[in-house]
Amino acid sequence: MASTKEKEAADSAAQGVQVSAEIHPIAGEEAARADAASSENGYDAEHHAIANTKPKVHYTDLGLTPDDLHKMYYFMLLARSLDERMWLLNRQGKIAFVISCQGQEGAQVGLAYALQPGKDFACPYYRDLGIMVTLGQTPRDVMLSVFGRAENTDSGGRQMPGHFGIRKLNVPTGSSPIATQNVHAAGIALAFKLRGIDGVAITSIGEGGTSQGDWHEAMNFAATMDLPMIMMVENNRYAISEPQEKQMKIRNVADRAVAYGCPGVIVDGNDILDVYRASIEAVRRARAGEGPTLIEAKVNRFTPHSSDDDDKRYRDPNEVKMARAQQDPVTLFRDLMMSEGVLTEEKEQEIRDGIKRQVDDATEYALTAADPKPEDLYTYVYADHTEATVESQYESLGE
Ligand SMILES: Cc1ncc(C[n+]2csc(CCOP(=O)(O)OP(=O)(O)O)c2C)c(N)n1
Ligand SMILES: [Mg+2]
Repeated sequence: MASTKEKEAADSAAQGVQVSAEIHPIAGEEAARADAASSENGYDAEHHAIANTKPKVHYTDLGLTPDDLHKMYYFMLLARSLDERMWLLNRQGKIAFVISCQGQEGAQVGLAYALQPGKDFACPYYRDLGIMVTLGQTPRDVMLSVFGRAENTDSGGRQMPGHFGIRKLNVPTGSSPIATQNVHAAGIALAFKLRGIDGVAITSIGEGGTSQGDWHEAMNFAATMDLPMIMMVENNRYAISEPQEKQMKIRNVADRAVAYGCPGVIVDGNDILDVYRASIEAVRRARAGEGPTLIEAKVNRFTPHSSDDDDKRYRDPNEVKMARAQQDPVTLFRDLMMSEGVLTEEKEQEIRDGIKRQVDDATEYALTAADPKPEDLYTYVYADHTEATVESQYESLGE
């Protein structure tokens, strides 16, 4: 017969399971359907299986208008077009480095579109060009950043591309060590709570990055303190060359939410409306003081990790070809709008022409923009220029 203590422990464990099942919407039936789907269709289908079992949502049920859909499409296409242009510039030897958003725009724009610009904060990761253009980064500024020009608002040409940070858009400068942005977001969310501001701090990361301690700290802290934070994991199945199965023993990063005691939601990152649906609910929870939400968006990476990587060495090119053909979030959204009668060929052409003009203008502008001056090397690097920093600045310039 179990002692009272053992009984208490068993009860509390059972309660824990119950709580987990309640807060964790993917448990049970959906997972079983996903397993069945994945065994029929192979590995790639497995990645998207759970997200794909969900019923599709109609845009009007999300409070969206046709005008909203055009804007969302515009942001996705703008991010894609800027990204494609960057690859051309890189291959022409004009810019040093590209790290792409391609394939992940649905997740990024779907989340950012749920925010209130000027009030909410974002701590994105390097692929999140879709988040940045939705929040208001201009095409010119994006190009100034990849050319490393002085006028660029990210850092005046000091940061690597993809290290976003624009003060007026409430995007603090990010650091290269993965997952540092997540703890920044938890800190911002704590400030919101302490100051009684109903702002939301969003942050994002790849699935590989969730192995970092900082990610867990941010999740645990935000959940324990009921902070208004949204953690989006853009799961593209690779951390550079490392496939997900070598990175973790679980298939769904969202499962980890159980350990923190907050909802873990899986969304189809190829379906911007599914992402938006989860995002507005996460924003509602955050503003209502109900704490953070972990959103895992199942996505594909359409490019190598970066312009310095040859993905043929670890990835079957067919996988990318298939994903581009069947799971492109931009194309899927276009087709959906066409079938809903929300987009016409003429309207699409108008959007595409406008974007082409903007990307051309941004490229031309950045091509001839000024580089930072060598004597400005340390400007903005230290909050205050001490004598020592000024001295070392000139020493490093050989003067
Ligand atoms: C702490 C830390 N470790 C390693 C790196 C090097 N690094 C940069 S990106 C990356 C892969 C990250 O993969 P994932 O989180 O899945 O994001 P993805 O690039 O797939 O979107 C690694 C290992 C780093 N920047 N910081
Ligand atoms: Mg990844």
